[in-house]
Amino acid sequence: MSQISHLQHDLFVAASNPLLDAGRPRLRADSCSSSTSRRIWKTCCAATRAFTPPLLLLLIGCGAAEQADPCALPRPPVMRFIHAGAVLRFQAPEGAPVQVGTAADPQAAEPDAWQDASELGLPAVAAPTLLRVFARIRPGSCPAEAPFAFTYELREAYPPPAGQAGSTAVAAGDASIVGWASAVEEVDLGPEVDAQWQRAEEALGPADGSSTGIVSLGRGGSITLAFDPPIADGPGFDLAVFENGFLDDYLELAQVEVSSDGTRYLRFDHAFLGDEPVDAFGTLDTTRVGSLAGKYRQGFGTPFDLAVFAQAEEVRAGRVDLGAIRYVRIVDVIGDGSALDSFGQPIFDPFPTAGSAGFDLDAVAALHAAR
Ligand SMILES: [Ca+2]
Ligand SMILES: [Ca+2]
Repeated sequence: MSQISHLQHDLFVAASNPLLDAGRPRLRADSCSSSTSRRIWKTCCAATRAFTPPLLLLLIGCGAAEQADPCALPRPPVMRFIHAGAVLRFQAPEGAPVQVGTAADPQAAEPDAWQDASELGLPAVAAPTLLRVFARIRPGSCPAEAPFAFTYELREAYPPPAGQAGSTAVAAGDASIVGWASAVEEVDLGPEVDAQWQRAEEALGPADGSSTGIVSLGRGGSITLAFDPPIADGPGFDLAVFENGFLDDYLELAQVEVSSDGTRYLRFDHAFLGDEPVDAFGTLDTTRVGSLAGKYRQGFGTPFDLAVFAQAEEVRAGRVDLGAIRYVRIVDVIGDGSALDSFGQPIFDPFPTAGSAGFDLDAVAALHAAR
């Protein structure tokens, strides 16, 4: 287990107390009707398609969801850390009767109680607090199977800048790093990138930790890197993405996707809590940014844990192998608020920028590799 993982583990243990007085999880009894859920999902898909190669999206979540298995597991955004007060909306086939529940015990096999609901409002917390969340289709409607279950760490805010207590930043020289991207699989740069910043090979090998050893993705651009050996889901974080920002609060953000076959990709759920546009030289508070690459300054990677996908439909169906992630795709977030996070909220980062627009990718590290 890496030092980072140890730190996270310690935080988990320290936080493993019953829910604090600040509030109990709020179950919202079917306040989100199935038709509303479908509309939100379609809006999400439409928004996502606008910023990702359309063919890719047809091959992953959106296309699959529209012909969903009527007994598919209800699944909300899944993130290791989640902001207190977030509302989890459970994606389920239209009309499927969803039940949700919670337990304070991070190892619980069952919730304290099941309740008909399609949303779950997370409570406010005064300190990091573990909460295990469950969801299922109401018994009798579908064949019995294990429910959705994931232990979230509720936090008032997302992890702070590199070097501060509670930060998840992975230093480029961290002993937990076992490898780096070894090949460029695909490049689709967006506009506003000068020729000198278009060298995709700058994203290969160890992080330079500099402002110049990078490839700029351009507005909405993307790059897909290959790993040999593949990345595997191990204890704690499994990969880390390095950007080139030289300040803790000048941040350019990107979404991260993974694939084992190069065809079907899963995107890490993420949250952005800012609510105002950021101009080209504007700043961001990284404690308002959850599970988007680019949280940390140059020389420090933003880590991601493949375990969040353990109950994703593509994994359960065997189409994505978390033990052999050969491809990682980084997708620039256009910072004007047109891209939405996993909760349907707009994402803002410096906009409009030019010359080296978009996410400036230094490197991607593997923290666990397949053997
Ligand atoms: Ca992991
Ligand atoms: Ca580099």
